[in-house]
Amino acid sequence: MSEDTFHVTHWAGLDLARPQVMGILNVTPDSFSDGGRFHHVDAALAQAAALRAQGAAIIDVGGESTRPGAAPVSEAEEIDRVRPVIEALSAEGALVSIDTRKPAVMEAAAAAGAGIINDVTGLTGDPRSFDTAVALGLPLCLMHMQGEPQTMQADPQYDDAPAEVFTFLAGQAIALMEAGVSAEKICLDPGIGFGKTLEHNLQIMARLDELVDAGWPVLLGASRKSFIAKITPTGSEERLGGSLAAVLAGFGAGVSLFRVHDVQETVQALAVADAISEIGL
Ligand code: 7PM
Repeated sequence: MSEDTFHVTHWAGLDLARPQVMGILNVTPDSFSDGGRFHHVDAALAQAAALRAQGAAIIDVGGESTRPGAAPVSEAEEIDRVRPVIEALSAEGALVSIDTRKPAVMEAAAAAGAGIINDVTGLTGDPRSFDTAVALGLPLCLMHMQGEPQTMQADPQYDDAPAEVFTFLAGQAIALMEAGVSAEKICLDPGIGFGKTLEHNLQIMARLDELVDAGWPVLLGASRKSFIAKITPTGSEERLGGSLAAVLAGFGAGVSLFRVHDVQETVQALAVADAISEIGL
């Protein structure tokens, strides 16, 4: 590897020599996969314990549904939903990421013990997000989204989706590094399903090696997303096979982190894929 390239080997204390799994914990009353069953704190904590027991290295706590067309959630309501869950999980020693695009939620989550900020707007969702994230000093996951959740799937447009998505992400990462954030704190995510057609999503997944080659850790979130149903029609609870196929494609391209609902199955698939890649030829 030449001197002007870098490759981050650890992020948020995790060893990226092995694939790492982020388990999804929605604390929204309207989330599409959990059907609101886990919006009470006790139920959320039980679900988080199961995800951790299955091998999730990170629990991603989200209090705002970013579903296309979803109703916006107030800052206070989002904080009320996530704070007790983050406090309890971090007291148990779990590594928690906060899935939010609101600076006040980032601050409240960090104070409650969150160890990672996961922002689906790549820190562009609010004028204060970038400076807030820099000041908090936590590891960051920056995701790409075109448009706004309410309307992003109406008519997504790119000349070259992978190039435009990867250029945006690298630009945000470089801006963070210029603001004093080390490369070791930055993870990049192409944002499958966020302002992208099926073709855009497939082009991005087919070219993930280019994003990996930029040097920052890459996270892929394809779990149960609707692109799977556009290829092979299925309800949102019946997309495990398609979700695992996306995970394995990402693993082959060098993706380090996988944000999923089905932690046990994903950990098993990645363990087998990793064992095959480790044995060599
Ligand atoms: C409804 C629709 C509820 C869509 C939830 C979603 C990602 C994320 C989400 C992702 C990162 C989901 C999404 N997706 N954060 N947050 N990457 N970093 O399908 O792909 O879980 S919310």
